[in-house]
Amino acid sequence: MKIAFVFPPFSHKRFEEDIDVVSREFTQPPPIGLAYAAAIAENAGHEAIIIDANYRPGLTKKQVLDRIRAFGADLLGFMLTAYMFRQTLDWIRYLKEKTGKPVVTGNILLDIYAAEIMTHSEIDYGVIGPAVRTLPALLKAIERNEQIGGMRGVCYRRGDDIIVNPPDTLREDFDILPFPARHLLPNHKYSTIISKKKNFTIMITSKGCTGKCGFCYIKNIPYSARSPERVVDEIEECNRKYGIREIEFFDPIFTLNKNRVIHICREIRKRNIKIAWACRARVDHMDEEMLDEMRAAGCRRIYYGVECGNQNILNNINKNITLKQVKDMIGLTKKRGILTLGFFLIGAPGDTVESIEETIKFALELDLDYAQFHKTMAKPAGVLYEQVKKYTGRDYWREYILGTAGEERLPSPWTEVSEEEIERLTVKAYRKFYFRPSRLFKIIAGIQSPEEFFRYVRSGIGMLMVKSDINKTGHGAE
Ligand code: B12
Repeated sequence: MKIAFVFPPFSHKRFEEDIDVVSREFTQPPPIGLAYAAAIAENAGHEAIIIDANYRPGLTKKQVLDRIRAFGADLLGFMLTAYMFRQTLDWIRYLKEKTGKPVVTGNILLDIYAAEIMTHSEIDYGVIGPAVRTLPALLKAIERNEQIGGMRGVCYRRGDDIIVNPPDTLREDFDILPFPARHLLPNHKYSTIISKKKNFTIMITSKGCTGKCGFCYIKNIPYSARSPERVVDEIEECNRKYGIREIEFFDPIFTLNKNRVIHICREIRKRNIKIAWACRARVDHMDEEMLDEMRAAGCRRIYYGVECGNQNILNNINKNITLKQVKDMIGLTKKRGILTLGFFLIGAPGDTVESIEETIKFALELDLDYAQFHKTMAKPAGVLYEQVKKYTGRDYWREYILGTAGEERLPSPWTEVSEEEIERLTVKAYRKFYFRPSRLFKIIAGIQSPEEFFRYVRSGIGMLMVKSDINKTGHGAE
């Protein structure tokens, strides 16, 4: 069968944790989840394409339709996230209507709201949970026009009934997953605002986290990781086959297991792979030996979860680190010439206007190269969302997916700081951090290409003109 996986453009939404300029400019990333699904389909003997309509300047619906037709697709595939659900659904509607082809969907949202998703008649199938066995089984059944029945991990419609089968029991270890089908992606297109080299890609080598941070749902996902050899096999494939010279690891915390990190670094060097890379880390899992190994293997940026500049709030959110550890580790990282980025939460559980001001002050004091300030927001599932449900007495995401609620700025009942103040302080944090002469000078001095220069110019202008999410309008109820 021929499957066209489509990645529609995604744009800023009121319920996002990023301010609009950041979600607009931060990344032009590859749809790696779709590339996994495509690789699984190809391994099962099907032919696949990925149509990435998101990277700038983006493709129109009509252009995507023409590509689907030229390919002769029998089936269309889409990934679903809560934030982009309605935008993706618009695309699914159009493409389904014009092609009449069945639509299969997948990704984390199916694990949470399969029944609600399936109320939209333009979606024919959903893959819940691990796709490595479920997707081939589903594709086989569709191809042979067989009954789906109780097939694990599949939701579908039978007449007027919505059938939601339980997910596959397989623990989807990374080593049983194929590498993402990067041969189907325009690898020369991708970047992030701070990436330096082309070709660029993102990679994910582990799931879950052993941390216990109160604001994060990832702690509920058991930690599993690809073996170091296979990680370096994927890096090598990227480098030698697709000309990729820079990789950003999207693992929640790449550095959780010291031995694994050191093993990966030594293997990169042993195979003489010249690659620059960046990853996410916790300050308390790092040490000087790791930093030396990482630097020698091409690590150029580390993104630390700092979260707050007030020790009480840090304790309150169970981050289990101290402000001193943050300062020390950023110092040690910089000493090795590795650039640092700090992630900060604005409006974290227990935050007050004063503690947010302390966070901003702390971010300025730290000798960070970059900072990202997130409004603390509730995504479906997780502790924070439970609080929102209790506070509002409704399941907003369920309504959004059903189409009975429009795009809303969700409340943050875990802090006394108002939504308006959170918006204002987040923008203030960005402006204070980036519009310092010393920071601007360093950014300009580090620019390596005209493209990078224009990304910064756009972001700078965007940050000056940023609009609050409070009064914006977005997708309304249907
Ligand atoms: C890499 C990544 C991205 C990449 C690639 C996206 C992609 N999936 O192609 C980029 C940067 C583009 C991205 C963008 C966004 N992301 Co993202 N992303 C991730 C991340 C870090 C890893 C996903 C991944 O590749 N995992 C590895 C693979 C192997 O596992 P998997 O994703 O579960 O996929 C398996 C199955 O789900 C299935 N599958 C996945 N997709 C599909 C599609 C089909 C058709 C089928 C059949 C099966 C299938 O196959 C895989 C193998 O079993 C996750 C967090 C996490 N650690 O999981 C967030 C995450 C999925 N993203 C999230 C969000 C919110 C976004 C954005 C809205 C961010 C933004 N503000 O712009 C956008 C939305 C994009 C969109 N169009 O909807 C949320 C989703 C929350 C939710 N409940 O919906 C997550 C959970 C992070 C978080 N905690 O906030 N993301």
